[in-house]
Amino acid sequence: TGLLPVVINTWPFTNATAAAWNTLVNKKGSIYDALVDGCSVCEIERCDGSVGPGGSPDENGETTLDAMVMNGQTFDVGAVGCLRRIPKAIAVARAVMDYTEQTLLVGELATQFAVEMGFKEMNLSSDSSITMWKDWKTRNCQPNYRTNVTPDPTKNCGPYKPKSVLESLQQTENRGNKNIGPRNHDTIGMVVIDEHGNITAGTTTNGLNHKIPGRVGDSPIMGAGAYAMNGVGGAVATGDGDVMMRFLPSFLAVSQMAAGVPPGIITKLTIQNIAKYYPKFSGALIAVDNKGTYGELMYCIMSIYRYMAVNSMLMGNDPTTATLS
Ligand code: SD4
Repeated sequence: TGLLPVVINTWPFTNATAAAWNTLVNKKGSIYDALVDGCSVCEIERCDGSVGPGGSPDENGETTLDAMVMNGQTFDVGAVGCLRRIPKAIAVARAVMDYTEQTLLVGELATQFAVEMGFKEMNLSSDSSITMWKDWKTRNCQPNYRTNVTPDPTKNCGPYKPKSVLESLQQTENRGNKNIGPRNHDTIGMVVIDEHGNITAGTTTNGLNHKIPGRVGDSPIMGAGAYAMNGVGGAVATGDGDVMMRFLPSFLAVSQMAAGVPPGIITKLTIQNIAKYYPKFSGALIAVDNKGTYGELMYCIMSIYRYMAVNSMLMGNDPTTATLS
């Protein structure tokens, strides 16, 4: 099936999808306006604690943000990595794309750029991120980079371990067939295609708990977190970014679509290929072609819920009513 326009994201963040849809369809905004409006909703809602401020403290307790936006026509990209003290990462990424000739700004100097563009600074910590960090510290975890020190496995702390399929299944069963609970999922990656087939893809996230300060994940890396090509399609990824970025899954997906491979097959093959090398990794990839045909694969039971929301939307329902059950 194919249907344009399309707004699709990596998780059942339906408020974000609805906001993007509203901008694109009702307000006749551009695909970039839609992407930024949609992803900004998740930054404001702090979707699952893993988007926007207030989540995923690093080893120093600081929350930093990664984001990117890509133009599928010109291949312009704007991205920020390890952005400090600025909550609107997706909007800053767009500013990099719109107002500079450059692609990726990182760390304190990305913050300086944002401030010069008029963005306001704030402390990105929250009660919950401080509690998470203190918990991690009081368990006496070792810094992730000291590979000569083995963390105590009884202490349930770093280095980061994505949930296994089994854990995800058990958690879902425990919740009883309800909406997905917090901290089970992550980055918002979104593809927006307008009725003329113009494509953008982007991401925003606070990354990984207890990361080494300075760590940048896959989300702001073009071809890893997201990729878009007019006339072909778009793709976005979520999951264990340190593994996923080694395979450029979004670029692969779009290249394969350009070669005529259907999105459903590409996502499966790409994820399976990563799993050949990293059998325990956790991640998801969504690919949508320029007709609105999509495919997805993830190593996580939550896909069922997202699939229902997306499917309902693609069948022509108002995304705000594409509920999860
Ligand atoms: C990262 N890919 O920073 C992000 C986090 C994520 O599912 O999407 N987790 O590695």
